[in-house]
Amino acid sequence: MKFSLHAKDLSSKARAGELETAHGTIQTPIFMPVGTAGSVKAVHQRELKEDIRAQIILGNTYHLYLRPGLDILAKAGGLHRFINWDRPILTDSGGYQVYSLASTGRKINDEGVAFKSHIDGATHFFSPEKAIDIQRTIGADIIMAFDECTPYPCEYGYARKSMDLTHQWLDRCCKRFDETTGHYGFSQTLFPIVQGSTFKDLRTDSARRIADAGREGNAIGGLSVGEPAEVMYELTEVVCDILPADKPRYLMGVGTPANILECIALGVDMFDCVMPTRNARNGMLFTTEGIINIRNEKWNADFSPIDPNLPGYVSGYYTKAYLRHLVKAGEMLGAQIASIQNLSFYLWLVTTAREKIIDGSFSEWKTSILPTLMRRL
Ligand code: PRF
Repeated sequence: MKFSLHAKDLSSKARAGELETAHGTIQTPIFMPVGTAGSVKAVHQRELKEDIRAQIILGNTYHLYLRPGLDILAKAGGLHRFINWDRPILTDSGGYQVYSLASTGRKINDEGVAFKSHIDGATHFFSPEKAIDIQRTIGADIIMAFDECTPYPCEYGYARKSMDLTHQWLDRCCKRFDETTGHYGFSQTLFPIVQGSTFKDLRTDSARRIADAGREGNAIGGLSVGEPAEVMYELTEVVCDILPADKPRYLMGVGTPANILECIALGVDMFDCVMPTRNARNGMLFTTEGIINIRNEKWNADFSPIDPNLPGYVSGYYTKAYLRHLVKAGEMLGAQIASIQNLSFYLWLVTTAREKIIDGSFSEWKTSILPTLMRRL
C-alpha cells in the first residue's frame, strides 16, 4: 500500500491524498459505504460503481465469519470474488460488532472475547490472532486490529484498562499479521485502532502507542458512541495531531455530513458509517439542498427530482412524490432508490471536499455549505 499527499488546506488541517491498494487507488478524503454481510444493503455492485462512484467498501469480520462462513469464502477465492467487487475492500475486525450485536452472554478476558451469535445463539470465541486469521481468509485489502470499543459514558479506570488491553491485543495482531501472508496472491495491510474513550490523556497515550506500531495507516475508534459532537471533535484533533501525517487516518463509524466535514478539517482521511443506508431505509434523505423526511405529507405531490444537483442516475430521474409513495407503501424499490441517493450524496460530499482542498477553498466552502446540508426541508 502506498499513500501520497497531493494538497493541504491552508486554513485547516484538511488534506487530499491517494491511497494505492492491490485493487486500485482511493482518492482521499473518502467515505466507505458499509457492506456488512457482503452487500451494501439494497444496492447492487454495479450501482455502487457507476451511480454512487464508491471507491472502497467495508465488510464485517463478525458477520461474514458467522455467515456464509470461512469455508465458503475460501472456496470462492475471497470476498472480492465472492461478491464480484474488484475495487478495494476494508474489513472491520469484529472488535466493535461483538460489543454492539452480541451483547448478552459476552465474556471478555485478556485472551479474547467469547460471544453468542446473534443468528443462532451459538458460542464463538475471537482472539486477536483469530481476528487476523479470519481477515486473511476474507481477503480485504485493509484489515483492522482487534480492539475493544468502550461505551459512552465510561469510567476512567475502565477506559484505561480497556485501552491497555487493546494495545496488548495490537501486539498480538501485528505478530500474527507479520507471520502470515495474504491467501489470494495480493498483499493486505493492517490498521491499528486508537482507543481511550473521552479522556485526553488516554487518547494521547493511545495515539502515541498506535503511531509507534509503525503500520501503513491508523484508525480512531471509540468515538461517535453517544458523546457530544464537540467532544468527538476535540479528541479527534488530539489524536490526529499525534498520528503520523504521512499515513492515512481513518475515523471509524462517523458520521453525519457535518461530522465528516469537521473531521476532514482536523486531518481525517477515511470514514464509514451506516447512517446513509440505514436512514434511507427509514425514509430520511440527504440531499444537496438539505435533509428530507420523504414520508412527510408535504412531498406527496412534489414532482421535482429527488436531488437535481447530484450526478447519479436515480437523483435526477425519480421524483420526490414517487419515492414518497414507494416508501409509504413499503415497496422495496423505495429503499433501493433512497439508499442510492444517500450514498451518492456522501460520495459527492467527500469528492467535493477533496476538490475544494485542492483548489484552496475548503474552509470557506465548508462554512458556507454546512447550514444548507444540515437544514431540514
Ligand atoms: N472499533 C472497531 N470498529 C468500530 C469502532 C471501534 O471503536 C467504532 C466506533 N465508532 C465503529 N466501528 N473495531
